[in-house]
Amino acid sequence: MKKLRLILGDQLNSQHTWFNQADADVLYVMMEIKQETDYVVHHAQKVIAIFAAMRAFSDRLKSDGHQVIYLTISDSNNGHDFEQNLNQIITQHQIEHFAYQAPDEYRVDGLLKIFASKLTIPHAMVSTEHFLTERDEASRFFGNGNWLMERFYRHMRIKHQVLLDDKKKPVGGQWNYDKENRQYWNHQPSAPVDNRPTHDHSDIWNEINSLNITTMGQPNESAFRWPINREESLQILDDFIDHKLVYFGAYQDAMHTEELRLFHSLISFSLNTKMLSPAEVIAKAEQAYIEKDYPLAAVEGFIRQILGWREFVRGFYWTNMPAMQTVNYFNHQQPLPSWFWNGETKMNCMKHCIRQSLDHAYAHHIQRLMVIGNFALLMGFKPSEVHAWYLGIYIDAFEWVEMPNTIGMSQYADGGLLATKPYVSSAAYINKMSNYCGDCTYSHKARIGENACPFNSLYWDFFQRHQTQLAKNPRLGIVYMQLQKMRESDKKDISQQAALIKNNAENL
Ligand code: FAD
Ligand code: DLZ
Ligand code: SF4
Repeated sequence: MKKLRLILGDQLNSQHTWFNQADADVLYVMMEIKQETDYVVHHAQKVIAIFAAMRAFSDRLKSDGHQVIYLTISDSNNGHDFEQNLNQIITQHQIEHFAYQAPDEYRVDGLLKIFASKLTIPHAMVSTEHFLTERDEASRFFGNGNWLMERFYRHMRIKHQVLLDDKKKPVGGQWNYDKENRQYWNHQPSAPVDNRPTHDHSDIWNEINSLNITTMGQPNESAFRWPINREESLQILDDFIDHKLVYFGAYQDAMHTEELRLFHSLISFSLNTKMLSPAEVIAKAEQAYIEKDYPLAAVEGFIRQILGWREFVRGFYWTNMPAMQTVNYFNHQQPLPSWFWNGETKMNCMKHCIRQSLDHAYAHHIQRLMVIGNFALLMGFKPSEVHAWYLGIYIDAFEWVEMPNTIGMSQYADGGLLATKPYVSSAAYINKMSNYCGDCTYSHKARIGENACPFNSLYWDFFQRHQTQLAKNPRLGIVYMQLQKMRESDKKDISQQAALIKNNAENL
């Protein structure tokens, strides 16, 4: 029986059982299509990386003896749509069975389900054999209760036997060492060397350009730094484990103008395209704890991101789609200012984080959450616009992981289904965790006046404006107590200052 198997651009899992042995009856298909390049404006490096990694994967399959149809973006036979291309191949090659791996994105899942239901040949959707949970596992775990990551994480630690002692208790006696992980970085320990491989992808970039595909950010096509195959992904992972993991915990929240990543791993693109599996990453980190005597806070903190957060947000996504696309708890409607696409703002923290994102398609978690996302929420930017920006700009942005992080964790647009309180702060937090404020046009200490840091008045104005929705949140008790003690005239000044800032968003 002649079989066709579709591989999507984020399904580059060479360890999948599909590839155990070559089969003359099986034809694989991979396609670079405008349907996928155009659903949002992606970062140039993201499109290049996906095409380069897809091409490398197809070459590898071919050299292992598999048969692959690969449609490039400039191929004259390319209909630029999954359905059109698949129908053409099924007819042309007299295909008798069609299979695809479960898509991670709701949109693609829906369109492939509809496509398959119209087929007259048998068809199947199989697992990607990547995640540690089923799509509905977290939802079954929580039932009607509140979604608390920490509860789910402990369950995952036990279920997957990670960092447990002989008595099945957490090693070191605690489940979570986050309190030890909040240090400022000031050149000590010295910044890690970027050992990622470099590629020249000018050919792919020229192809993308010749088809007028709209992108944002710097392509960096001739000195490209993202991994495009499993070997390079493993090399980056090993380099992180050997040289960076030891400091991951301590400097996880730190930000610095001279450093892109500090001690973060840069493995999210490899994980999300499935070139690496979460199980192997967790196993290697745990092994480093045992063999290298790394601090437990570092290893536990890193493992929690993958075993806990990553699987948790995936479960949240499948439970809350499609409703999550349109939630807007605070009814925020303000558009993003144009400087989100060029970084031209006087706010040093925003300038730095946005420029870094445009230059490298990367910002680490705290830059995404506590600088850019924090500002977006305080300003009242429209959640759907914030989501589209995040989905486009980051190398690792795929909707199943980006949307819960942006809409839920960062913008609180789901009213607190994912996060227990809004992640907002005044300049004090940014000044504590970075060197951004030192060189800023604005004063991080001032709340009112032309040179006052916008975060400061926006922060108090946010809590004043949303008192009805937030005042009862037990985690915000102290904030509302402080607000209650504030003089009415001060509150009025804050509202006026915040209104000025919001009306002047383009020129901040
Ligand atoms: P490290 O800090 O080294 O962490 C290791 C790994 O843990 C990451 O590679 C990632 O796989 C996982 N991880 C860490 N935090 C999270 C999290 N909150 N949710 C899920 N996995 C996590 N991550 C994405 O992979 N894709 C996204 O599109 C994405 N969008 C985000 C949007 C916002 C607003 C925020 C606040 C966070 C977002 N994150 C996203 C989570 C996190 O910022 C990135 O996973 C991380 O910065 C990737 O860099 P790294 O590989 O160096 O991660
Ligand atoms: C992000 C992306 C881009 C830019 N291009 C393609 C493509 O041409 N072909 C493809 O199969 N996948 C691409 N992707 C990744 C898909 O958007 C991803 O497979 C879906 O989001 C499903 O998770
Ligand atoms: Fe950002 Fe305010 Fe600090 Fe400037 S003073 S860097 S705007 S937090």
